[in-house]
Amino acid sequence: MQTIHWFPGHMAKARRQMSEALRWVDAVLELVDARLPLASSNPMLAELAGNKPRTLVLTRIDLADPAATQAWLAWFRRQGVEVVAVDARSGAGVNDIVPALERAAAGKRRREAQRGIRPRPVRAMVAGIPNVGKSSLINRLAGRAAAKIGDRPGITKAQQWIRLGRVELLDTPGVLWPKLADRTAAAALAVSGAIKSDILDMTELCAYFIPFCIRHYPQALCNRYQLTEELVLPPAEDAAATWALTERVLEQIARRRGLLQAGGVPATARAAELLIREVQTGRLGRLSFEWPPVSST
Ligand SMILES: Nc1nc2c(ncn2[C@@H]2O[C@H](COP(=O)(O)OP(=O)(O)OP(=O)(O)O)[C@@H](O)[C@H]2O)c(=O)[nH]1
Ligand SMILES: [Mg+2]
Repeated sequence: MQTIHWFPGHMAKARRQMSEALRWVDAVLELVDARLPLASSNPMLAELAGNKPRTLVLTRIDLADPAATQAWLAWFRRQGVEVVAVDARSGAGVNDIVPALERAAAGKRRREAQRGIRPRPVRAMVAGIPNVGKSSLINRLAGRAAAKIGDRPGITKAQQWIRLGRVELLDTPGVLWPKLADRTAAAALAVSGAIKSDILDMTELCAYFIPFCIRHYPQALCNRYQLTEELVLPPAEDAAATWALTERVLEQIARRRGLLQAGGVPATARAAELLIREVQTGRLGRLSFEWPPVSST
């Protein structure tokens, strides 16, 4: 896959503002995508947050493979990470957030009480990569459209406090980090919707997604697009055969959906766009891109 340049100037600014605002918060709520919790976790955030208590939120559990989400929850908990799983659309899991934040801030509150400071709401920064669902989660918790949301990255442009009574949440613009060495992780991130689509080559993303899907969810493509060809994976190192398979699948999707150029030629680039969009909206079923590393202990 090509190198994706995804660190525009406003992200450097967002990082600076985040580092300043961290001084005012009791805890950090880090949102990651339940379908790829490691690849969507921002290493910059761990570095900036220092020793502030952090609560991890797996978002979009409605789109993720339920077995993978259960495995991730168990894996994070084994490492002592405070973790909650939510679907901000239906509200599932959202009620666990405030108690988790109160637990995170309990130690600090106790120390403050000993110094005679009156209890006050927990202040938390809601942080994470673009489009992961930060503003949607805040709106769910608030029970109103307190923050602007949208189905593409880069919607929240500036920090904004939303006061909910027991907690005060700081909505922040999504931030990606300057470099992602692992190309598979970069591709999964792009498929998940964290990167602006106008800088992505959708056909290249399909060259990642189609073999991934055939390997891990063998029925998903056939069921969605009624593909007639039996999909057989070439060896991973055979780039030419992988590319040929990608092209063939895209041609078939194009024919199924009537995406044709002059002369009836399948418009594979449009089929690639459609496929990625349908993956992002869950039309191929509930898929997860990462599973917890197998423990050696
Ligand atoms: N299926 C599903 N979609 C979700 C969920 N949470 C958010 N979304 C959708 O994801 C898209 C992005 O949501 P936002 O809340 O704007 O994301 P954000 O993290 O604030 O994005 P930026 O402000 O751009 O960084 C919207 O289309 C939401 O409807 C979820 O749990 N499940
Ligand atoms: Mg937002």
